[in-house]
Amino acid sequence: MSNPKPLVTHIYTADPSAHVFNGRIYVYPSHDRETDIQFNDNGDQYDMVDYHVLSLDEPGGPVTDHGIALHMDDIPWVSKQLWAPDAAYRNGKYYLYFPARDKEGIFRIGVAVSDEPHGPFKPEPAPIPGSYSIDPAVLVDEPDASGKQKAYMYFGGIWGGQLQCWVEDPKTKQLVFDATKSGPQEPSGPGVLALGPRVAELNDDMLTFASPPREIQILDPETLQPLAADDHDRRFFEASWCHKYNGKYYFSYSTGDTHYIAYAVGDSPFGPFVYQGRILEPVVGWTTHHSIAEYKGRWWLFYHDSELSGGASHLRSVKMRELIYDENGKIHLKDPQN
Ligand code: FUB
Repeated sequence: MSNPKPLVTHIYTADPSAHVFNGRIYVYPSHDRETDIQFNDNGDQYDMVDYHVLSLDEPGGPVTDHGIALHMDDIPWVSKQLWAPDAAYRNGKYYLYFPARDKEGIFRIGVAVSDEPHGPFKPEPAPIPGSYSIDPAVLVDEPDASGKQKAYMYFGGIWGGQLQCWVEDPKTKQLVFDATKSGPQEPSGPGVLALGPRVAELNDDMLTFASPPREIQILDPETLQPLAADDHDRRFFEASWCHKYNGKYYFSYSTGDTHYIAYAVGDSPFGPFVYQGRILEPVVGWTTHHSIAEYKGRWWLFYHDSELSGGASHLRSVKMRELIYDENGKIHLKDPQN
């Protein structure tokens, strides 16, 4: 499987978040659609209006499209752009987390709930209080020694994802939205640190943050200093994912304009994470976005590219390929990428 086929070809799908629920693989992708919006670095061409859920029993086997699981028309606070979602299971319910622009054009993160992994999902009437930016990814951690289970949301994305717009008000110490920082811009210059992704513990209700989001540090493995803003080959851009392997937290992400999926490892869900290397080299299309899941003792990378659409960056297709870990816990693609 050195050049895998898209999971489905009857619709365009992107930003896959994969989970194993009830012994079956469920994939929660964005649903790309054709528009006449011109490509720009703010991501306006990613103008999605609904979500479908995909599921499969066997890698390479038939894939079920469960149809529309959530539509923008049913979410009262959203104005446009349903971007990369994720899902989680807890308390006997399934939660779909999704970013979208609110009526002021500011990206927030919403949640919708279902009794079934494939939906339909009923949205909460307002976004998660204190949420901002894009690309939520939720890790429901293993129970601790006392049996308590915690869940964490990772999120954020720069440029069109607006993470750089959130700055601390010096008086109140609260984050405020600075619209002058909107668009394809980010911190830069000698000594300037990269913006970090965010993490927030979720309350047991899975609908609210237990505490304000914190910035995550991704450290250089030699100096153990946070990565520099101008280090575009390694710095965080968007597409957070966090999974556990051998008791360690693996945080992976897209480097955006350099088009890599990179990863970093740490001992705590809050980081810091030490940069380890790349999982995926650039794919066809501008964006790259992924998730990692274990299924029947094998590990899988879910990702997208724009091969099927002939390279249209906003018309992507979800694929999967196997991952292996070496004896040092480093991640590799099982088959070479082409
Ligand atoms: O699909 C829209 C956006 O493109 C996602 O939120 C980003 O991660 C990038 O894949």
